[in-house]
Amino acid sequence: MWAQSWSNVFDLVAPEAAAPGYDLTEILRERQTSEREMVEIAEGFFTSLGMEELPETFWRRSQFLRPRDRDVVCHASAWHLDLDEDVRIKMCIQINAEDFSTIHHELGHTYYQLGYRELPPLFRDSANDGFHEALGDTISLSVTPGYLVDIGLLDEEPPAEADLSLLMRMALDKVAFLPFGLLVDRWRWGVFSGETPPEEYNAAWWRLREQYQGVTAPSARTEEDFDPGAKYHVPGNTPYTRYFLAHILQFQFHRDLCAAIGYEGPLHRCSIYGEEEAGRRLREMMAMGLSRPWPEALEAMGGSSEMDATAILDYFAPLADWLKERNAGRSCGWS
Ligand code: X8Z
Ligand code: ZN
Repeated sequence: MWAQSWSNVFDLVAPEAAAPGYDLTEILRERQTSEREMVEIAEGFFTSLGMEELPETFWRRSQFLRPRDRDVVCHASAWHLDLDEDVRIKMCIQINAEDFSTIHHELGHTYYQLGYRELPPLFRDSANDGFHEALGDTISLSVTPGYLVDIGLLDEEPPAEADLSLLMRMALDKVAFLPFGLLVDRWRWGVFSGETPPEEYNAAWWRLREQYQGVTAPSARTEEDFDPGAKYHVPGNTPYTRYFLAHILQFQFHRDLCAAIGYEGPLHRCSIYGEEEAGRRLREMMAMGLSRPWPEALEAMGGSSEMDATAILDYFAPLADWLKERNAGRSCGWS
């Protein structure tokens, strides 16, 4: 609805010559993986990095399934009830690849919460809010075909020719998200500062949608509509720039951690599953919580104290090369 992920247009833009890769949704359904098993698999990734098993209360008090007897907010979230060991997630898990990745996202919050729980209460948070959002996504970037073979979800790795398809799928999620991730708070800050008056709330939203995302409304909109109100985080008052930052940071973390384990191949095939040194760095960063300025937490991961979006370019380089060739002579973009 928000064009924050473009994965549904994959069939329209799939590299024709490339092998199709694999379909995780199909695999999970064929194997009759349950919702709880999906969470257990994700937990297994974190424990492979030297992190603790989730407490018994997590399993008892979390919500994994949409309740049958009442209406609930299904937008996935992670909760730290007592700032100590009472950690829970709330989801209405569906058996598909998207929710498999969202589970890793939520457990990233959970393990961060557990990681900083020994600090004084004021420091029990991430280095900045982008870090909290980036951690689980960083783990998800390591859910590679090689990893899926390792844990027995895939029989064999797809051929190298499938890389372009996999990268395109990933880009439709991660790259296409960036303009949306930026515009939500641009809109909100305009509203809060008064620069955007109430009689332009919806028009201002669509101006930004067009400017940043290059999308227009599918039907005529007026100020009788309040489209930003349909996005969970707007009425929920959840800041959104954190996700924009997270989409940059997760690739930087991934590149840092892959370098730390001595990996030298293409970034999209690197997995830190079971890698002690990667786990050590992640745990060190999480244990710092909010007690140090975020550039220091970043340093704990890889050495650099500056946020750096070049890791996105590195990760998608093979796809970018292919696109450059494909789009040669075309004029791309919108005015
Ligand atoms: O809201 C979320 C998470 C919970 S913190 C599921 N995300 C944003 C969204 O869905 O709009 C993750 C990516 C962006
Ligand atoms: Zn989150």
